[in-house]
Amino acid sequence: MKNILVVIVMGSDSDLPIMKDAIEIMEKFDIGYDVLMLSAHRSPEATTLLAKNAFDRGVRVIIAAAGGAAHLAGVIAAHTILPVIGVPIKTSTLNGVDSLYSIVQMPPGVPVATVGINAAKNAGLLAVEILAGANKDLQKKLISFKKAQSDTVVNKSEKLQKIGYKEYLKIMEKK
Ligand code: RP5
Repeated sequence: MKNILVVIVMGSDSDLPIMKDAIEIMEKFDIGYDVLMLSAHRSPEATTLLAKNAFDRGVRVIIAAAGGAAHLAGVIAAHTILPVIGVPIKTSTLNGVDSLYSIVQMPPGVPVATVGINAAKNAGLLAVEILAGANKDLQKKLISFKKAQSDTVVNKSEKLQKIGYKEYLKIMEKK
């Protein structure tokens, strides 16, 4: 069994469709992870417990997603020395700007690395990059990942130049 290096927590099951992008990154890079629901407001004691025990369990990064008055990442960061990555979830009322401001505006001394609204994939990748500092295998995987990403852009650009923008748009519309 793989060691759990990353814990992905979210405030509600309604966050899961977004957070699956972070989970998929853990699977792509073959990193041991746990995924669970915790709420800073609805289950505050369990949230604190997770944060206090994570380091001793061998966890090295925590990803925390929440929407609205999104205090989950901040509360976790208050109780651990682990790096915490916050994912602001888009809300129907304020489009996730509420979540973003709640997560990003931490007081000096208690950082949360905040990614964009609904940017769960970037949260996953940032966790991989943090772990890669001490892991050669992950370094190699990240280099190939970034190379593949760059190749995709180059290939698309070559295609655009070859067939022209009208034909390119037609193909895009069919997708
Ligand atoms: C937050 O409130 C959760 O992270 C979620 O984004 C939002 C709404 O939660 P539900 O009412 O869908 O459970 O705590």
